[in-house]
Amino acid sequence: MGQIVKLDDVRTASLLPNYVAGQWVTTAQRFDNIDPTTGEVIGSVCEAGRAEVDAAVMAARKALSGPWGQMKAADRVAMLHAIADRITARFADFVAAEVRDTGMPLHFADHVNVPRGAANFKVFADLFANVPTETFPMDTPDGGTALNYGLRVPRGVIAVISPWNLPLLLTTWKLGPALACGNTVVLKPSEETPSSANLLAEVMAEVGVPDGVFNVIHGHGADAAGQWLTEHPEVDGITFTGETSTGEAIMRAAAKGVRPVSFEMGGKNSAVVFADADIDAAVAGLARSCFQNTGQVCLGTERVYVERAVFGEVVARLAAVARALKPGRPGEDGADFGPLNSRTHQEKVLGYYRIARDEGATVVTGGGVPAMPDHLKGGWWIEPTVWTGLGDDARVVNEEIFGPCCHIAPFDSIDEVIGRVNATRYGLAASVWTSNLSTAHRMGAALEVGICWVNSWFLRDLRTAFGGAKQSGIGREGGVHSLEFYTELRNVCVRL
Ligand code: NAD
Ligand code: 6OD
Repeated sequence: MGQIVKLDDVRTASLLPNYVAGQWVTTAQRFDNIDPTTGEVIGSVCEAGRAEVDAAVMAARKALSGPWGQMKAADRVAMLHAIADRITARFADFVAAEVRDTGMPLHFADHVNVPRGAANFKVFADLFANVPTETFPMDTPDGGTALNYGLRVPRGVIAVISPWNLPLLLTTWKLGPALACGNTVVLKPSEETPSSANLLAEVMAEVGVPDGVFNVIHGHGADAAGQWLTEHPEVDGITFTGETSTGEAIMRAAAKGVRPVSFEMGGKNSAVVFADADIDAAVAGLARSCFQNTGQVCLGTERVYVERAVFGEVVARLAAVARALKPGRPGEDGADFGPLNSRTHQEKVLGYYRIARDEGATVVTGGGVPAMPDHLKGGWWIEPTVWTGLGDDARVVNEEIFGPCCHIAPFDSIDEVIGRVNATRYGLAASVWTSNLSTAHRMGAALEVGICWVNSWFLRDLRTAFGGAKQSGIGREGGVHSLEFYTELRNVCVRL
């Protein structure tokens, strides 16, 4: 195991330790934390080795039967509220950590990412405290009676593996229900965005979450902390958000010991604009779904289908919005969007920008790297981009890019567009823009996605099921659906 340190001793060195069994643990192996707006190193992260991963999992195992396991449900609810309140009290710290690691716009961190960090604890604490289980009185074959009732028990040690695009929102979306159900957790945040996980550990310690209930191990995925965590035999369930190909690797690891998984993965989401839509609202919605957070939202739109009568208008108006968006550092005057998260990701997105041109796309706007002032030239900037003119078999119309870009194609009938939207291996989200109620309901029923928004996008009610169809996910989280993964439902049959 690495060295146990005091947080104040490493904070000045911008060093992020692991958090294991309530203690801060440094390791000799380090990796850089990089500011995506400048490309500069802003800190160093202690990479967990097998020993730290093992210690974290075993601490989580031990904590299951300690004070956490014996805690009254009402006290656990109060503790989750205290976590949420503490996140709110340290709102500025969380915002600073998130914008530093991701470069996301300040208003996005302020209004979406960090508030959800608190809400994800509160909502699940309250929800699960009030969920009934099933009861079945029965007649027995010998003329007697019996009573069956369901008991929800924690699943055990949960491995949480999260991505870099909305670190706090996506991590707490799993931590909230996991802890509300009485599990213990080992979190491996993305190596690209490690900071808010350590702030969460601080918050847990501040509100008195027992040692070992929440652990953070830092590191990479394959052949590193992520893989060792998912392979660990003492992990009882794995909840993961990230790329579909990573999900395949984690599923292989989970097969050993037949551990359950809950996966939220990639997408190639469509928006459909009917000619009867409120075009102002549709263009504003498309601008958000295509470009918000520099296109790094799993629910974002990369395929747009527009009914032919309004095709030219929508293309021109969306391109005008894209052209007017101003890149800049979070909080910088007038900055609408930040950089991509890493050099690797910028190379990937620019690669797709080249592929689009090679495939014969018309580049209506964007397609490259914006001119940036000298102090930001080293960052991973990218232009919001709109293409037209490609067939549905083009690579940029089929493969997830995860950047601020979309291809817009015309369509002529509802049946045609349903077929085209569904012709993908993904099935995460869709948005439909129409003023016709029948069209709205027909699309909602026909599109093969986990969530279909009508005249909206990324409008979230945490009581609803969330997840992906096809290769975009396994299982549903959100509301009472989270109970399916985070608890075991035990039936107790009492002969009376
Ligand atoms: P990623 O799959 O590369 O990484 C996600 C996490 O998995 C990271 O913590 C990484 O270290 C870890 N990991 C990688 N290989 C691993 C392995 N072999 N074993 C265990 N852990 C491993 O994803 P990313 O690049 O961080 O995020 C972008 C992707 O996430 C996109 O595909 C996006 O669509 C998807 N995403 C989906 C949702 C959703 O709700 N469906 C939400 C956000 C992001
Ligand atoms: O809103 C949520 O609960 C959620 N999981 C959003 C995912 C966004 C992806 O980037």
